[in-house]
Amino acid sequence: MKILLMGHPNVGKSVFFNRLTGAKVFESNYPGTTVDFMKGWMRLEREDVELIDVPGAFSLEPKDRAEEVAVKMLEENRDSVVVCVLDASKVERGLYLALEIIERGYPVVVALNMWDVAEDKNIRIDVEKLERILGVPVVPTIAISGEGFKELVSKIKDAAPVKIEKIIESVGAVSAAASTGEAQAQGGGESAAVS
Ligand SMILES: Nc1nc2c(ncn2[C@@H]2O[C@H](COP(=O)(O)OP(=O)(O)O)[C@@H](O)[C@H]2O)c(=O)[nH]1
Ligand SMILES: [Mg+2]
Repeated sequence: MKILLMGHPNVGKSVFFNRLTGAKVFESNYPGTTVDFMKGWMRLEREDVELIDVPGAFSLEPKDRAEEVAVKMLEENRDSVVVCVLDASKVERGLYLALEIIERGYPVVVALNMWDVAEDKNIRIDVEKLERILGVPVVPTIAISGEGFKELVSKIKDAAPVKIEKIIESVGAVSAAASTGEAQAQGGGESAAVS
């Protein structure tokens, strides 16, 4: 098993990487490219697991060299758990990538990083609802302080693949609940996990 850190550029992946890995890290060029990435190891339940700081990507339909490398790394490491790092203050943008990775059958843990920035902007995310819809662990984090990391790490081993059809079903169920009195009683009848 390996762990791939994936997400848009500037969401905090490298701060994540530095916080999770020990002293032994390597910087390499992806073969045949000028795209570099970091590789290191982290301790997970008494096991040393390889962690890769994958180049930033907006989607799995590559539009530049970095995204091409990101997709190749994902495909070359089928046995990986993907920690998908999202900017919590722009969560709907990052979700697209997370869904693409889930759709390809990888076990995913979603980190809602920059939780402090989202709070400052008064952006509220219903983490439990998002978790219910996606069917994967979702953990708020602040990479620069380490907040949420213990919880995030504890969820990596339990991450499991989810069928995209299941997510579509959950979205349908949440929307249906929102249009009945049930959701109204719980708070206004809005169906989105993000407000
Ligand atoms: N406020 C805040 N800043 C963060 C957080 N995580 C990362 N950063 C900052 O965001 C910037 C981008 O982080 P970086 O790890 O280089 O992003 P990457 O492109 O995804 O590797 C840096 O200036 C980090 O210090 C966070 O949770 N909160
Ligand atoms: Mg980086």
